[in-house]
Amino acid sequence: MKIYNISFWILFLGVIVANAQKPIIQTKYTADPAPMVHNDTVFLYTTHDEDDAEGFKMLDWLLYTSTDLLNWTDHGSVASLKSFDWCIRDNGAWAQQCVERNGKFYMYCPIHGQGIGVLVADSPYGPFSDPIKKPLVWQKEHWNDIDPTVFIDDDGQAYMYWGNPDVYYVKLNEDMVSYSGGIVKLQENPQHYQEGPWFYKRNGFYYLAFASTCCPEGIGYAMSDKPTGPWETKGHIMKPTHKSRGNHPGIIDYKGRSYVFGLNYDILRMETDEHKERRSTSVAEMFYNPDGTIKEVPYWSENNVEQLGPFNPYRRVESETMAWGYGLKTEKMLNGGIYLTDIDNNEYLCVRGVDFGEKGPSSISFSSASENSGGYIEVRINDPEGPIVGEVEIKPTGANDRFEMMSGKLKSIKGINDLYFCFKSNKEKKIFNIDYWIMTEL
Ligand code: FUB
Repeated sequence: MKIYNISFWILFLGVIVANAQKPIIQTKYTADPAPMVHNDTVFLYTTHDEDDAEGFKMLDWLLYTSTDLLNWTDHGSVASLKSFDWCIRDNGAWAQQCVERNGKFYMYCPIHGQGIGVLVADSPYGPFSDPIKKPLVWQKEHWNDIDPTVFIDDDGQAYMYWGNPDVYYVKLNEDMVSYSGGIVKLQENPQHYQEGPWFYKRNGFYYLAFASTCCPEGIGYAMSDKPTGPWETKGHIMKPTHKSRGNHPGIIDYKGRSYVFGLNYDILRMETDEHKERRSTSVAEMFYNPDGTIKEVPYWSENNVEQLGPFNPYRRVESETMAWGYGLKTEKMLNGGIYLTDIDNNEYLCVRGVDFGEKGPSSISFSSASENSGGYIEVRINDPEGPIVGEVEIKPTGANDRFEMMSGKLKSIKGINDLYFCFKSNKEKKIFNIDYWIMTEL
């Protein structure tokens, strides 16, 4: 056996830690990821665990987008319990899925205890409204009607599966907001099925992935040659592990690769070992065998998702676009835009894999708002402690919602680097807000 010296191991562990796949959203607790590929972009709809949740405290559904799977843009809340006039609950915005048909976007939303509603929009960003003004399904004799998943088959027939602990499906009509025939309950659940089904077809095989075993939950899957089963359980996409407790799959093919999204408590664990329903969404690359079965992926943090193309900084970039921004928060403006807020002294934001090009940048401007003087942003590369390539003073603008451009020069940086904005002030908390930034090329 080869004996490596201590510096080899330090380097090796450093590489593992640097590449460990962390939850992709840090500014909010997100769960039940439902990715949808549209126009070459991943639209990731999630549920939302409130920051002070102890058990499930879930009021709305959120949207994030990405084209490289490392940097995600926050679009805020796109629907909520209030989107349904008939909703009498003040909690229970559980796992939804959005699908496209003929240029319209249908979001299937369970309200725990009140069935499954459907919303429609002309754009994946919304606004979503309720076309039927009543639940699409609601079996009032039990609370099984959660976790809808919708797939439109090649022949145009759409199916909605859902349920915990039983599994049900209906055949949706072409309008996507009604169904024909009755609700069918599967005679036999896939083995270890708990909840959170994700129904799709790939290379002629039908797949039903699901949260498996309890608790902890892994991600199991079953296959069939028909959309209505029978379903044969094939195993785990991710084994249950005590590193997490819940799970919930969302699966896509994107830019020639396959991905499974799910959930964990990794951000909460950075703060406490106590159990609270404050979950975070993660993603792992997933691989199929030639017979259509799926290779098991390790736990989220043991994966390394590669960036799917470099990030272009020479355009308006919303400040809520990031690969990492632990401690930061995002809020909606009155005009519907999102800005970065709750920025404390020494917090930072990272955008991964930024392509500064052959010439490099000359300057950067931040649209920022501040009530105080003494704030500034250090622009660093490759590490929050990495080389400083510029500094921008954030001058007072008179109010935390009055945004003005603040600019500074940048030193030459070439090629692909991670970009860090390190936020500084003589004040400790809520030092300023940022709406967007623009870099200019030399
Ligand atoms: O997020 C609320 C519920 O927990 C979901 O609907 C289930 O799938 C589980 O993740």
